[in-house]
Amino acid sequence: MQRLIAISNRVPKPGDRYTSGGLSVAVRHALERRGGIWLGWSGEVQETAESEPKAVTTRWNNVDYVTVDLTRRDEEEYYNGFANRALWPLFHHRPGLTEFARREMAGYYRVNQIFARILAPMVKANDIIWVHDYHLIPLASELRALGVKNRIGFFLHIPWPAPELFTILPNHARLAVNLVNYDLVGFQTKPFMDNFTAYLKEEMNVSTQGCVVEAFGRISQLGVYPISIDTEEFVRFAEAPASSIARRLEASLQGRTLALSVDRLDYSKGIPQRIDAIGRFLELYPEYHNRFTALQIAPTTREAIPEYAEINREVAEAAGRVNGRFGDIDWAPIRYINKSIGRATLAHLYRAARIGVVTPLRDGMNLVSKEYVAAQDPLDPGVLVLSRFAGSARELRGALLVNPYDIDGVAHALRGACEMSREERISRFEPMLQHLKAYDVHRWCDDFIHALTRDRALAMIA
Ligand code: GDG
Repeated sequence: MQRLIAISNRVPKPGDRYTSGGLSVAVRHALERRGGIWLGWSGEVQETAESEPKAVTTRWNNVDYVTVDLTRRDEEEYYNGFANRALWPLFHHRPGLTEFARREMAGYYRVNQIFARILAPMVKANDIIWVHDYHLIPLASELRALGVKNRIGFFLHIPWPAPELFTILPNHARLAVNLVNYDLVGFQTKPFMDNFTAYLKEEMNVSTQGCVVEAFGRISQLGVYPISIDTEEFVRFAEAPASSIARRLEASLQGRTLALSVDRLDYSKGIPQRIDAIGRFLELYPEYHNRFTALQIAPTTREAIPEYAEINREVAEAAGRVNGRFGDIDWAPIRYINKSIGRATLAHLYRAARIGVVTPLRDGMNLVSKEYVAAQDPLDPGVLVLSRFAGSARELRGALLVNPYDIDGVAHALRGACEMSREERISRFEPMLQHLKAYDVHRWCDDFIHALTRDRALAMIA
């Protein structure tokens, strides 16, 4: 089996099973199975810039974790700047939140060069290289410039934007060429891949042959690889005896219907709109007063970016408004917490919730929706209320699909979920669980890696 090298923005501490990012859960599975290297930013910031950043390697469970500290300037320009104030909002179709600065773009390319310079000497002839996400789009170009000839794949965890939005980026053409420097580019859904091919055609006059792009002196394969979860693990977690936190929650509900949402606190997740919809639900259906509790778990992220402090304030205000208007001395309809919860406990909370409310405005995939389904009791499953703009909406067809901008529509779906018969809940749940068992995170990794290695054979024949 060929060794795998994974590169992602952040590398969690070896052996640390806690994670609150969808990406790291999946990558660790692939690496531990094949052996290899996981390289990325340590998350640490050096106050003084050294001439060449140092890499630290720790071996754990068959994997070399290679981490690099960044400088304050790197963090500001590459991470907080170009990646999270330009690419993230734009790729989530929020041009109003997108800020572009040439200095930050230069920092983005500089950090990609740093990673490439550290990685290149570690690469052996037969290794396959798998780069993750929007922070690292230029990495293959930087590695190629250093003479790395290995197969290099890229997986985009977030959406690819519509062509007219992508062209808002002043360096859009350079990024597109960077992407074609990969042998394989994976997207979460077909519409995201179609956005990229439409851009190539409209802006660069490059046609794709099926999923093959031949341009800028290279041949690149495109594909759709919807990411998934470790379904068996989640089922196991959910079936284990309930943790004390889950028991405390259950006791505090006093028989009320629980609607649960779990999101990184991010403006793409549609949390204020969701809370407004809960308010509308309580306004339209007063019979649910004191019979319904919504729990929103939203650990804070990217706190250095002003839009993230803003979304926290917005969510707290929205929750306060609904609680002030509908709450009573012994009942607050919305519980909002910024604390992070352990994965096993999370599975119990999903199972305790009659409704999983997952309503992002735009989301590459959304693993929470899949985890919610996997954690349900097959004999008495809950109902998933899911945004049609989550990548997972294309797979989880048994969910009640909603438009998160349509507050009345979401309120209506919440009522439908509360009233749904057990028979209908089971008939919606069963095919979704079957699907998640067949297409779990292992299958996702295997499919991507298989395509990355298989296409080498095809390229050699051609
Ligand atoms: C990006 C894309 C894509 C959340 N809170 C806690 C916690 N979490 C875990 C969830 C889930 C993960 O974080 C979140 O993953 P999502 O997929 O929902 O969203 P993003 O973080 O935005 O991930 C997304 C994903 O990459 C993978 O490709 O699906 O579209 O935006 O696993 O359970 N975990 C724990 N405590 C928490 O409080 N333990």
